[in-house]
Amino acid sequence: MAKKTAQASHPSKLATATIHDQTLQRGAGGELHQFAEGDTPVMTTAQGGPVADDQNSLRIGPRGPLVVDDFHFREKMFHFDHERIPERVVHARGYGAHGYFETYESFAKYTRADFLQRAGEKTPAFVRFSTVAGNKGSADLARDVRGFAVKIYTQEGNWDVVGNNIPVFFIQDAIKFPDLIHAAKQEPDRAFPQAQTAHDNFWDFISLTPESMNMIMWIMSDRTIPRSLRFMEGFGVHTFRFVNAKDESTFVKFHWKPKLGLQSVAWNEAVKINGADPDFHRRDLWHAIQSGNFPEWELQVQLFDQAFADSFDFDVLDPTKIIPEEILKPQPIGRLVLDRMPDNFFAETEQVAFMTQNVPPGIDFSNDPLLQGRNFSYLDTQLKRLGGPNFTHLPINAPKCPMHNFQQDGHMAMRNPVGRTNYQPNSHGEGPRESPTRGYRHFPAEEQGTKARLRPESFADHYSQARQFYISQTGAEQRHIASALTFELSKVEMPAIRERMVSHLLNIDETLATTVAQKLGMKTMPKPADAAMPTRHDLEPSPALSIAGRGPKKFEGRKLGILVTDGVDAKLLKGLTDAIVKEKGVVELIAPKVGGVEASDGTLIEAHHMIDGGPSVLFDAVALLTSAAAMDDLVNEAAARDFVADAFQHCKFIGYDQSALPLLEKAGIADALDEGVLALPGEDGLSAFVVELGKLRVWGREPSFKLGKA
Ligand code: HDD
Repeated sequence: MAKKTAQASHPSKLATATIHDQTLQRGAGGELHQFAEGDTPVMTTAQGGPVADDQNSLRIGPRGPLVVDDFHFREKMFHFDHERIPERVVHARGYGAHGYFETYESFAKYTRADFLQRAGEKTPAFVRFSTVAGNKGSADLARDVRGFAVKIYTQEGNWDVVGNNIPVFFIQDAIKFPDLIHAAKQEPDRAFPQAQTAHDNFWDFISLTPESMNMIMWIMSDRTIPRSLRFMEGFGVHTFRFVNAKDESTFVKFHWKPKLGLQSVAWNEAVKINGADPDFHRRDLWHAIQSGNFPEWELQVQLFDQAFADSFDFDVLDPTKIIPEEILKPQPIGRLVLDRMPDNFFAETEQVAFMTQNVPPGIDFSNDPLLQGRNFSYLDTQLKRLGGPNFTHLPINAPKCPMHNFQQDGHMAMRNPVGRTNYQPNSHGEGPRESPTRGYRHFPAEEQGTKARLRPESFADHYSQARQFYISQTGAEQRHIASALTFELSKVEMPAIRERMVSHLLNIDETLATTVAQKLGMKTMPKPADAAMPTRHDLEPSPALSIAGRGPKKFEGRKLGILVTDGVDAKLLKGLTDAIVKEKGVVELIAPKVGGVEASDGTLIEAHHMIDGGPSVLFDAVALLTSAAAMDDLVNEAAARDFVADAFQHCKFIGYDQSALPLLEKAGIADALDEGVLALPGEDGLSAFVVELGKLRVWGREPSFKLGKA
């Protein structure tokens, strides 16, 4: 083997010696570095011993038995056998990214949290998005709540906002969480269905839990099938407290607002995406960040005092309720930018430990009973998952500020404390001391009452906000809710559960209840469920609750899939690509062969996908730039016909050049062309097409059943 000398990048630090066929170099600290070839380091065991052969285990003779002396084999297998750790009991499937939080202005008036004191200050952050019910290997487009957990590494310790993309929750008391999750996940005897709530146990539990009805409206809406993690809101859910330097408290609710607006997919599309690309959301985030299109959210806060809380229609401690944004406008306080993917998924995204109890001075809890229960559960769960009390030593979990205390020992202790003193007070004058002025001061709330297991009466209205959510949706969104409820309940085997659910829907909206009952084929309507409090019909619709009206009106951050064939008009393709890129969108080409096509001017253009591998569900809009010569083959390809038919069915904009008309015809939509199917380049040019794409979907194209008359 060739003998190479010093590693080029650090020649001054390394003195070279040679042993056998490897090069041995001493670093500045006297440590030995070994290089097999050039800059390639020598593989070692976990003990640091150099490995000579990693291809063959040690054996007696070429066809003989393996021997126990093979410490390299044994160590390698031992480590592999222990690679997995328990997956999270909920939110097992997730994807994370690094970034930073930037404070807009000093918020000292409300909070003494150090990272919110100075305009323009940037604080490192890590975010993990997740689905709730599915296991680690499940698909991204399951109809499910999305976790939106943010860790901000402040100079006064980590702040974790462990939120969801929905601002309310299923239950009011943490003691019900194990029941909720047992019911939602796969049924224990058969271990299915996975990653979906469309089964008896979930709807059985829900139909017996009226407090979940507001959440049910949210999860049956398009919020649970987001187009991208980048296009969804996040919420801290609970009421928290800001506490300022004078120890004055202001109640606060946290909202993350995506810069690129809100967007979801259609249900039929979600089902197909799960087959076409189960990693659709993680791939989307990966590509966005790797290509420099950093996703961004604004942190907005709803601030209020005790007087507001006392006068509000609902209890601000009840996590099944929101404060409508039209009643209490959220104020922006900073922005969160994700600009770096983890180096290693396991080390960072899998091992990150979020805990609601992680709050810096200036941010405190309210008495929301769900929040208080969570403050116990998260610390506890990390012990099981990460194996010991030293999970805070892992780089992803360690604070990025100085840290001193006398906690010691335990599994996997990574630090090497020095000195004799490991207690306080001590007379050696060593070690850290607590600081009443700089340390965390809990808000001195006055509490009194009788110790009892109870639920406040102020938590008893379970239907009014569910109704408010429903009436705030557009017609198409209401139809999606009705269809989602019908789909889910159609998977329920016990008719009594379906009836119980319809009896709850009657307390929310009669036409919704009737529609679902009819679509389920129920012969008679049940009575409305007994309600602790009658549903209020006087709550105004809240436009902020609808996604449809809150799109970005731009194609930025979205993806156009262009189906191309040999003979594609080179000028048209370049013009369209340039127009999309100018709008900060992404273009991918789909062709009969992934090797690409020969354009009209003879240039060879590589494709990103072959038609089978790039169905239109992967794109926000599509264009068909083909040639008459290629049409005979194309119209006979089922994947090409599906490409067009699905794009149409999923209400997407479709641009086409004249040569593609036979494909529209074969896909069965030539007679149904509407304002969303546009000839290219079009009278007003390609940029006009791109402006149209900013509308994202033509929801009016959906078969519109009338609610209540299905
Ligand atoms: Fe939870 C994980 C969000 C109620 C107990 N939860 C977890 C994650 C998110 C949420 C985003 C994943 C964190 C990550 O990416 O690692 N959970 C919520 C929200 C809730 C909520 C928004 C209601 C407002 N959770 C909740 C309750 C309990 C838990 C009431 C128990 C009393 N949650 C857990 C847990 C998990 C968890 C078992 C599993 C893995 C983990 O914590 O680290 O402790």
